[in-house]
Amino acid sequence: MALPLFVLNGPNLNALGKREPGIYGGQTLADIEVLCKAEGEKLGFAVDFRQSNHEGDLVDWIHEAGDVAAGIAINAGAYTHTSIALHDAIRAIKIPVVELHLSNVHAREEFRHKSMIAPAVKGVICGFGVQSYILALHALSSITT
Ligand code: DHK
Repeated sequence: MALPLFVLNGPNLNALGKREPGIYGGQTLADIEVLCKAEGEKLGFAVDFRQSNHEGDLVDWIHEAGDVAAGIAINAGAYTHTSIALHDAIRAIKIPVVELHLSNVHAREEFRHKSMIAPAVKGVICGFGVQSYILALHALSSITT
C-alpha cells in the first residue's frame, strides 16, 4: 500500500453545507470526506482528511505529512490569501502539494485573486465545487505513482 494522501482543510470549511451554499455548494465537509476516501481507495491511497480553523495546526500537519505522506491536497480557506507561514511550511517539505478551492477564486473579490501558497505548490485547481477535491487527488496520484 502506498503512503497516504493528506487532504487538509482550513478555516470555515467545517461550516460547509450551511455556509453560503450558493458559492460553496450544499455538501458538508463530512460528505466531502466520504467522497475523498472512496476516490482515494480507487486510486490506491488511504486519505487522511483533516480540518482546522487554526493556522498553526495546518503548519504542523504539513510538516507531519512531509514525513509520512505521499502528497497533500490543501484547501487553506482564507489562509490561502494571507499565510506566509503556510507558504514556508510547503516549501519546507519535499512531497507534492496541490492547492484547491471549491469556488473560482479568480471570479470573486480581488482579495481572493492572490494566493500566498500558489508559488510553493505543484499546481492549483479551483472552481469545480466538490469535484475540485477529486481532481486534486487525481493530480497527486498521477505525479506520485
Ligand atoms: C474557501 C474559502 O474559505 C475562502 O476563504 C477562499 C475557498 C475560497 C474555496 O473556494 O474553497 O477564498
